[in-house]
Amino acid sequence: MNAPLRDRSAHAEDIGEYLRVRAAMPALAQGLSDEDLSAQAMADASPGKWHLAHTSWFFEAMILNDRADYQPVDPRFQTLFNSYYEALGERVARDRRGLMTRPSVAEVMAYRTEIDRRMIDRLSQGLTSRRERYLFALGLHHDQQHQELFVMDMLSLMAASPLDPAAYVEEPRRGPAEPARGGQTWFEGGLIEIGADDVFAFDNEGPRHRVFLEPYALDHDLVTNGDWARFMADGGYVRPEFWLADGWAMVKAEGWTAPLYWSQDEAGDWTVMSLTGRHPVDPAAPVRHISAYEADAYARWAGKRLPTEAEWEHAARQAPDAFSNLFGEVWQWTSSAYAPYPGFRPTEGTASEYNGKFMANQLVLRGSAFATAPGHERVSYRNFFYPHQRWAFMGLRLAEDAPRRGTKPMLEDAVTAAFRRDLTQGLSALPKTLPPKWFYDAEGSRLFEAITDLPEYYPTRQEAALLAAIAPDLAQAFGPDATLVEFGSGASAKTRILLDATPDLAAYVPIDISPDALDLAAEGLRKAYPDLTVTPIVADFGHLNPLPPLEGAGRRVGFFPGSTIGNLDPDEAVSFMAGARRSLGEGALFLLGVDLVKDPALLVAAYDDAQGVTAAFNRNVLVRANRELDADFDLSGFAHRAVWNAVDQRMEMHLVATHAMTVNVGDRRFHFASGETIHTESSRKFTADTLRTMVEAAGWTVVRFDVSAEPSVAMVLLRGS
Ligand code: SAH
Ligand code: AVI
Repeated sequence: MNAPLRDRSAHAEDIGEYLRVRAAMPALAQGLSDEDLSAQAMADASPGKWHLAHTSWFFEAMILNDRADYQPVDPRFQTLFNSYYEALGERVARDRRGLMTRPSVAEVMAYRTEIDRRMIDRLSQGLTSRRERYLFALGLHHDQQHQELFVMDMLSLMAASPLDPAAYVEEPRRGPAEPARGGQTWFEGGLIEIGADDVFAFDNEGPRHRVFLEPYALDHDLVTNGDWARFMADGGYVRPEFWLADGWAMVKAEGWTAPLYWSQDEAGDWTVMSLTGRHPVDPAAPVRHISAYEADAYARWAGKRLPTEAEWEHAARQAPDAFSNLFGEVWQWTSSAYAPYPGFRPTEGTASEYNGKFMANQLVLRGSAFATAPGHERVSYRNFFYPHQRWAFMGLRLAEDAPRRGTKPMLEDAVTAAFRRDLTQGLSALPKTLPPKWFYDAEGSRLFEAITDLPEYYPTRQEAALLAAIAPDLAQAFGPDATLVEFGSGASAKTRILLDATPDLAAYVPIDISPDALDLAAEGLRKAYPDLTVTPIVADFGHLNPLPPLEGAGRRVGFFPGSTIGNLDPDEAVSFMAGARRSLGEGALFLLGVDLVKDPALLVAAYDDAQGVTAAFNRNVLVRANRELDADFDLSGFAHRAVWNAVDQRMEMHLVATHAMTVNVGDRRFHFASGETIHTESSRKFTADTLRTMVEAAGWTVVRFDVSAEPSVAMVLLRGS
């Protein structure tokens, strides 16, 4: 029987994903000899050949084997390539994996090929149950975990050779490290939530639960090799006062004097063995290959401490932009024991042994490493190792206890730190810029509302009228019990038109960067719609965490009116729309409102009104910087300018320095030539074509396209394609 067309495309997506993930490990094995792939340097590591086989065995044991008539590719492989699953019978002890000279690498590759053939066959029949889908995702994530282990274990093998062989010409990494930025961000703590969101996660990341945190600060940067060298020079490895008892016992027993893979040459200079051979230690690079004991000793030496995993996750959720290398460089040790979260239940069935049984005597690491497969990481991810282990790509980022708000003024909250970073970076750029999201403090949000009432600013009026005309049709398309998720909701004024037309809506989730606007809007809505669940979220929609579990059995509907999408760069707009599609989930709709290209005279008037409200809105960002960042902008020295950029099809707002001057922002100084501008906002205008291209690039399909009366704006209804 032929599968329906829609199902077949879902199967093709699964097969595509399977092939993409499975191609990575053979690519890592390319160029390595059969001998490289067969040996193991220590009991914790496994041969490359074993990883190539075991990840295939996993699909066989967890997915293929669930049919009663299943015949294994080779029954012997069930023992040879089982890692630690007691329920699946005997296996070869881990420290003896390197003795398996047979099957050969060629036979293992043939085994992979056969498993892939059987998996593709299985995937093309379709994965039906939730459980099958979970195990399929687990198999892919398991493969990705072993891709990293493959590289870790290969380094341990190469480092065991006196020849210092290079496994690779270039380090196999997903992208460049981010530069260090200095400083730390302060978090108030309190009762916060950690744990898996409703994306794929291992069982150990859930359930999501509350944790109480005292105020703390987390360093923006990872500890570097240069920092580590200072610790060593100050007697780091010879002064027991820095060390936990078990750590000090390891220092003595193992003779540790430096991180794993470091050695000192005759001239006294340190070198480090890496995947590309032995090199001088780079002082600017994050330190790698240190145990939790060393990380803890370093922290004590530095007068700080390791973060707990809840502190790390909370910081990463609240202020992802404040930190360098949260992900993609080294896993970061925390002081948290790898223990079950309250209410933890292992995945049922064979995969129950995946994580839960290791929950004793290990510590959690957060983030991800340069060798972690792209797409494998998550903010809730819990990696774990024993505190003495060093061969993984592990490093550290320090935390410290912090006083409560107001008692230590040099520590900034996350939002202020991000504003300071954007402003100092923006004023250092040529031409000078500042992202428009910083307009919206309480006064900025108030000024924007005043703009929407101006005679020249047509977009809000036109969009509201259009929305009122099509709201009944939209309500029908949404269906019952839907959840409306609005981005940049501000006063939620237009939202009321939709709410009035959809009395059977289950919940409304307004998301805005401005807590003041959001509080005011939520209060008004709860009064006007007492039966509606209103769940406001203060967040930057450019860095959206997965949505919390939402009420309502119906579909999720994204709502992004007001042409706020036009304030994003074209690339940002596409990635925002693609991210929204992922976080809204399957079956979602999206209602997007945009302004259209029109006579530049009308546009310029809308952004340079006669009463000067837009000018005040523009200048308010300087007022905010003076207040929040200890800046000294002279407001009378900056003129408001609104111009139509025909090439990029956007209105631009600038603040123009009317004379040469110097401005201080905290302890930073910036020079302005006379006439030099800060580009504070772009407001892109669309045509039917440019709009369609943008949404389609983000995986959406236009379901309906409505245009208002002149001056025209458009509303499009989208569904995932
Ligand atoms: N949707 C309303 C308000 C538009 S004003 C309307 O159509 O009239 C833009 C809104 O987006 C403001 O409330 C502002 O605070 C919010 N905003 C701007 N940048 C944001 C960002 N990066 N993340 C979340 N909200 C943002
Ligand atoms: C929020 N955003 C869509 C408005 C716009 O038109 O770009 C902000 C604004 N800027 C000047 N006037 C209004």
